[in-house]
Amino acid sequence: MSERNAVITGITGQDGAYLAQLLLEKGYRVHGTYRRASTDNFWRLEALGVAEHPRFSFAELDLTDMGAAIRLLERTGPQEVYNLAAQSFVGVSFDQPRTTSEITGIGALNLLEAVRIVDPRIRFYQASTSEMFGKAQAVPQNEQTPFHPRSPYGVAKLYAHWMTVNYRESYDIFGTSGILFNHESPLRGLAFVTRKITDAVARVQEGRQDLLELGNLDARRDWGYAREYVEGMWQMLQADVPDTYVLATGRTASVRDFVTMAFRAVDVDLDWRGQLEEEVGVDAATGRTLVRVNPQFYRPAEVDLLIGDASKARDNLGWQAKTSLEALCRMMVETDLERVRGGQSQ
Ligand code: NDP
Ligand code: GDR
Repeated sequence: MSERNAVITGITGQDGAYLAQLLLEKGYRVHGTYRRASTDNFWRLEALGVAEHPRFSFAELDLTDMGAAIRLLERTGPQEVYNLAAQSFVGVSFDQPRTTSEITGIGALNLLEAVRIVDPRIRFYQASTSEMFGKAQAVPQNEQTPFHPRSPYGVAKLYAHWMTVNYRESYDIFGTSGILFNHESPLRGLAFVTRKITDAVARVQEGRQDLLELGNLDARRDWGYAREYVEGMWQMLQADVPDTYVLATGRTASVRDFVTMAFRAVDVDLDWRGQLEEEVGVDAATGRTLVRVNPQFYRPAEVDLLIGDASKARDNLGWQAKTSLEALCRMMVETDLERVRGGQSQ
């Protein structure tokens, strides 16, 4: 069989790096797209040995530029396109709703149009999200659960999801939508809550930070390990027919639970005192305040409870989450400890 060729948009992000590594291991030629910036953001790709791999190349693409997307597919001739690029931070989407819509929503349409124009046989993966369930109408959430997004990000992703389904139905394009619940790793961006927490635990432990300020401690998420989720993306594009799949662990925990777990990983037991905006997390042994609520991190509308049912992916693809939240949290804390001790910034 000839060499398989894939395009991954959003290569500089967490999932882009892991997916590129996976596809290279499987023998693919990988074109990873990034947008021009004044400084390079390739640290994840360097950490995983992707950047220097002989079958990997960088391609410039801003997802808001449809013409550039068309030329990219003409030039690279992929069999598979994974659309991972997005303005992916929910909090920022409230401040930048239009930019978010253009990148996260219309950006996906640009790529679908490029597939339709250049080669409708290209298999297309859309990075959809549990944020589309938002104010969830059922527990747990699966492919049949109605959508009710609670942020401009969630709304933009829902548009991209329905466009993918529509291109599947209208033009027979192999458009698959993976509704992925939160997935984390040591490569997670520092703005997202799990990594913000594990980074802070490492800094507090090393005496580089006094305390950790967070927003809503009661939000509950279904957190899995990113490496396993990119495997699921690939499996979706190897299926006989395009479809929509949920990937999740089936377990939920609160932000407060995750903080407790992260401090536990460095042998600190937290006591929680006070309520709502007054709540603090205190070192049970010393009485020192290590965690404080800061309403600055609240969102105008919150997604309170996410827990996914991935049984369709298990039955049709053989996919299942394996890593426990405790193991994931410990892995992130340990990596952050090493990094903080080594003086690295990310
Ligand atoms: P990241 O935020 O780590 O990565 C997002 C990527 O999109 C970055 O490479 C970023 O580039 C790129 N990007 C942003 N704007 C543009 C643009 N205008 N043109 C081209 N590229 C752009 O996200 P993750 O890796 O965590 O997630 C991957 C995808 O999966 C995203 O679409 C996300 O919304 C979605 N998702 C993620 C989940 C998760 O828990 N991680 C769960 C469900 C869905 P730059 O480095 O230049 O900013
Ligand atoms: P989320 O992830 O919004 O679920 O989107 P994030 O880690 O940002 O928030 C999770 C929950 O934690 C609460 N929270 C805080 N969040 C952040 N970032 N910072 C804080 O200080 C803080 N305090 C409390 C939030 O309110 C929220 O309830 C992620 C992204 O990767 C999306 O792109 C993806 O689609 C979804 O996961 C699934």
